Amino acid sequence: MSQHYFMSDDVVVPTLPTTKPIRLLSEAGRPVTGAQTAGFSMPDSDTLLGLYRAMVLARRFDAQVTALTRQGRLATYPSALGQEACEIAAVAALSPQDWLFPTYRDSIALLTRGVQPAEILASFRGDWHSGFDQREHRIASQATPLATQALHAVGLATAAKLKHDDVVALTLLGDGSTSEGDAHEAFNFASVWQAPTVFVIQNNQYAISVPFSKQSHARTLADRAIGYGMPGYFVDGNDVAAMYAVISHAVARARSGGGPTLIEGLTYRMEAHTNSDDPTRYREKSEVADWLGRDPIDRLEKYLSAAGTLTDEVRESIATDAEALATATRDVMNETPELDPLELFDHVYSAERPALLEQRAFLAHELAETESDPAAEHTEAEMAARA
Ligand SMILES: Cc1ncc(C[n+]2csc(CCOP(=O)(O)OP(=O)(O)O)c2C)c(N)n1
Ligand SMILES: [Mg+2]
Repeated sequence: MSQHYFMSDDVVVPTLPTTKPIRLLSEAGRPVTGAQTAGFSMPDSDTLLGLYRAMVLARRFDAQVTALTRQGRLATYPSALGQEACEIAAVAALSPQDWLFPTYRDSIALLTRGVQPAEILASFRGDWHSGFDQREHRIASQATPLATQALHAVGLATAAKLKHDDVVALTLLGDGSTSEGDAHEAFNFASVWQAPTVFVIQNNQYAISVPFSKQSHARTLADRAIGYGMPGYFVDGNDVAAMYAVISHAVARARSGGGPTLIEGLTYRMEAHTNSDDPTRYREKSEVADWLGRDPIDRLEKYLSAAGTLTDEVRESIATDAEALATATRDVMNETPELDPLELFDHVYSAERPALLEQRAFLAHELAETESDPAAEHTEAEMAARA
């Protein structure tokens, strides 16, 4: 009989993820023991303090950028308020040579990996699509087309494997994006090719206004891993200790040739989807209040304070650094950017294309007209009439 179907007895079938999310820190900030840790151990206190600092800085940056967006300094900003544990743990678990494949939601992950605020925010204010050097930081551009970044991560990881490079690719995905065909293709081929990839799904329970219950009837998204033949972990996404421990394990596994892992962090999007969204139209205040009580930073702060690691002095020094970051972000975003709208057409294709040349000439003409006669600037009504 031909062996088209892979049915060897030697295959180790991954076990189903735990029913309860893996947790190392309780909501009250106490260490968890027993089954819910799934055998993972608490990171050491230096690591936890580093995670705390990064989360505090990230939150301050996020709040500042949301405020700047309300003042019209940025066109749009998808906040990650409340999701700091997933974002910061993912970055902290990587080595410098690894690659990160983020989405529009993950600006604080870029910040934590060392990208400057002005570089992160360039695309959100309508400048270059990616304002930072991707190779220098080993971060791909923040993908807006859902789940495309997961395919890119698998591609890079596969290339690294073929070249025997010591590189792991970690990609961040939203819960909603797992309904895309691209997510399936990425999960499947990462496993078929045993590519050193780590998939971190931030299940913040909404895809804009669509709640998770309308997106999937599965017990957890991590359960899907089994069907692809890779391990899956269902983790408390507001517990940075657990997220860090599980992601680090997956990164080490990928690095040693063990193949991909799928991790679901259960968290909550505290802010609107973006500044153009009104979440009060589709979710109850009580639900938001409930998640406020599970805050990832408060939880770690309680634990570190009780352990004596986080003294008042250290807390104040971190708060001062966070304020300095917010001030620097404000200052740089209050400078008027020198933008050339015609750059929009540069570097789209290696060779010039007639359609793009035509559009470029059209825009150049309009800009020249506006410059010589500011009154020629089209009003919204004129534009609408032309459309
Ligand atoms: C392929 C594609 N389809 C639709 C959209 C429009 N869209 C932008 S964000 C979003 C919701 C995504 O939700 P989720 O994956 O849970 O990520 P979150 O925004 O919650 O971080 C949708 C449908 C898109 N960007 N790309
Ligand atoms: Mg979501």
